[in-house]
Amino acid sequence: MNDVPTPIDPEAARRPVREAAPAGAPDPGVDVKRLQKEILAELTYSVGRSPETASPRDWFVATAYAVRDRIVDRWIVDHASKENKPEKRVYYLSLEFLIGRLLFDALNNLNLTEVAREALSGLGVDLDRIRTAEPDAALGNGGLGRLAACFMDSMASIGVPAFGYGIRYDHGLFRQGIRDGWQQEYPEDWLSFGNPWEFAHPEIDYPIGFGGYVEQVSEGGVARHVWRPAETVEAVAFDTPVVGWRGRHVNTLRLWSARAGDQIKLEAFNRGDYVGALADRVRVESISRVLYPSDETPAGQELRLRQEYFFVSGSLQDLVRRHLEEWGDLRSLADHVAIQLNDTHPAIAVPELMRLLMDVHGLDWDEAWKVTLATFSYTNHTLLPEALESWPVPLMERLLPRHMQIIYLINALELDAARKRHPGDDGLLASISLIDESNGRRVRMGQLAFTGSHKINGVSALHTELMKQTVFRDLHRLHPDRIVNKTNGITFRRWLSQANPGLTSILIDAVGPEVLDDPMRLEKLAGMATDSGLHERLIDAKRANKVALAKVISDRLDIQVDPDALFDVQIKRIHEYKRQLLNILETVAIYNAMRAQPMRAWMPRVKIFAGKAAASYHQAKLIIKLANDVARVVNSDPTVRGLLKVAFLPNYNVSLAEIIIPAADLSEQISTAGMEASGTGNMKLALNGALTIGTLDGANVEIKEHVGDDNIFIFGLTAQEVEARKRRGYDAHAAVEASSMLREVLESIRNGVFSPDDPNRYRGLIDGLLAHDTFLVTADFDAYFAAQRRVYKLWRDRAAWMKASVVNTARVGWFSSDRTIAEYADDIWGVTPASR
Ligand code: 26W
Repeated sequence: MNDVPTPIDPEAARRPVREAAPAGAPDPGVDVKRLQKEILAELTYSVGRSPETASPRDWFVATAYAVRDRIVDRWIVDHASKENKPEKRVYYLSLEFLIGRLLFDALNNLNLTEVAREALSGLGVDLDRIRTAEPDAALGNGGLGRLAACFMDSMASIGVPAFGYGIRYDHGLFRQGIRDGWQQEYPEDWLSFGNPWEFAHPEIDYPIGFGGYVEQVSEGGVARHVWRPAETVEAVAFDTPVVGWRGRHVNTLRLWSARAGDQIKLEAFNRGDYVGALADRVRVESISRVLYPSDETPAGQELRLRQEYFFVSGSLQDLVRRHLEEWGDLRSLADHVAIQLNDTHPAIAVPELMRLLMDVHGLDWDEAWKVTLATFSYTNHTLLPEALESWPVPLMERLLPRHMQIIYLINALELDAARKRHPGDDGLLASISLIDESNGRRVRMGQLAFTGSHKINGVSALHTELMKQTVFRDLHRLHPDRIVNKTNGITFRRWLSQANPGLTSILIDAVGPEVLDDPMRLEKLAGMATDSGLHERLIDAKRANKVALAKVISDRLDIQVDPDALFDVQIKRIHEYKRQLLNILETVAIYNAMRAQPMRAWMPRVKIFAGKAAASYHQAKLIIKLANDVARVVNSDPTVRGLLKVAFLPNYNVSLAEIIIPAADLSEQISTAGMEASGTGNMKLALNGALTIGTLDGANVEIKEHVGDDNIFIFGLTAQEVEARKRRGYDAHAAVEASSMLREVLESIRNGVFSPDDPNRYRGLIDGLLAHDTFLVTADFDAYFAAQRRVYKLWRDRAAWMKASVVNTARVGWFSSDRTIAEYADDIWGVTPASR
């Protein structure tokens, strides 16, 4: 080894110097003693604590620094020189990255978990204890944000050179408390004790403009537009290295933080108006203060639009600068850069890139448009009409006047081209237009993202098909080569190896350690699906995970559950289309049945719920309250004899998911068909051996194709049937008439059996369901109830259940996000992964 890397932050200069390991090579000399020494040095010189006084958090920080140093060595080698530049880079633009804790990610990918465990244990410190001292980074709402985090892991693992770009929110998704059964939102403060994984780069900053006006200037007879913003904010970079599997590649997650520029009235400050001057600063810097906590309903406020433009502009300025440094000419941008838009949240990137190319770098429109179209691609994550983003034209004109001009011009050109191909088809023109004229004039971000992208993808086969038939029907007619499917995936490193080490070691014994590199090797397990020795080991591992979850339920809720009962799990955002209500109705049905025949041999089971509701989503919050009300009544009713328990675990996040998923027996994926774009929890649960009870929605359809009809419990209306029912006008009364069980369930809830303190609490909920059952809960109830009976029948035959469980684990290798990313690389980005 020769050169010691240049320290990239001043702190590093004081650290013990080690030799750099080249990317891909095993870290030399990572032995227990050495890591121990490094952790102690970090504790002393970076944290400033002695081992005697160090808290678990101090130990976590010291360990994180020691591990980070090893990543940084590789990071620097990976990014060492301009000569070493990759042919093409991917830029993943996402307003959300739901990353969770990072210590085990780093340890696991560097193969250091056991070394660290031993090193710490020699110092009298328990690795599992300090693991929980790390805050759970929740810079995302749900599926979309978690997908971005899995993709970052996979890109670094299979060797796709990439940057993730997003916002470094001071406050991530709110912390959920449950008081008296109701959701309470509390601020989240993940940065309050610092963040050992990130590097602040105050010197990497870009001006981001807002408001003002556009000037036309003439340069050598050529007209050029100059935007003169009324105010500017600085986007400052914070980098987190993302290390892939076996430490082969290290990518960067670059998050932007807002900093007031020098326009803050220093003058006022000098005059003594301190408060006035600071108020401006606070206002400007509020851009990166907090994640919008809405899921599926657009927030619609100006600050959200500011966030979108802020991070898009910082990211594009950054990548344009890098491209010019490396390749010199922006006309070749698309040869070396692929930009993925994660939903429409970064769609303003389309006119922003046009502006940078034309106004700042002097390309003409046609050149700029060619580059733009070849560079962007866009992922759609939802078809729910209320979730499709659009912004009022007057707001856009005020905040982003130059972008609005460009949007109008893109629109005019697209509409012209369409008119030529389909003369007289006004419906088509109205549907593809970037401007929605139907309720106030609004810019449709979906149409904008589609129009500016060469590829548009859905996230499951069914979802992609529905995209072609619904939201993008007409755009698809005009551009039939653009829409492609990329079924979601999950990183097995977090959701199998880290979350479920017990299962992982059984799998390694059964099919070989190569499975860690190639999840398709899980297939081999299918041949052992009836092996009783294997069953026994799996049952033991699952039981240990269930005991651990039972402890969490006991500690947090003071509810005692039987680890031998069936753990029936529904964990995801609370939303009417996800139909937690359907699950609660079934719970009540069982409860009613138990009370009617208390002495029957009821099969023990535990219904486990977790998830957050958007703070303003009253119906979702009422459903949380109902789950808790049902839990209180059922759990304390002696006639139930503890055979049915209900637990709503508060504050669902990545870390809680890592505890619940390995302990699940049954996975609830029961959305109204056609409404869940994909789902990814469904994949995590199946991988961990849970059987799915679900509708033919999202990726459930493909999970069914992989695991086989006998190993999944499918029920309910199909997407087509849902469509047909809705068209006809669905009437819940008929379904309720036909099902005495459903009637009884609804009546008991409506009459206050679960809300004796406020008997009318659920009247509105139940009457609403009967009047307009938008999500067809009543239509699917009987089928769902019947499917649950099939579940119990199989559960009673333990060998048959285990066989199905093994087949689930065996057949879901395809849902690895490594596969998903390889498909994006091949089909959308034109990048060849280095390690695949
Ligand atoms: C503008 C407000 C807003 C915010 C977030 C609207 C919509 C969203 C997302 C589209 C919500 C989301 O997370 N969608 C989920 O994306 C996952 C990853 O593709 C899918 O697995 C889920 O089915 C989908 O609901």
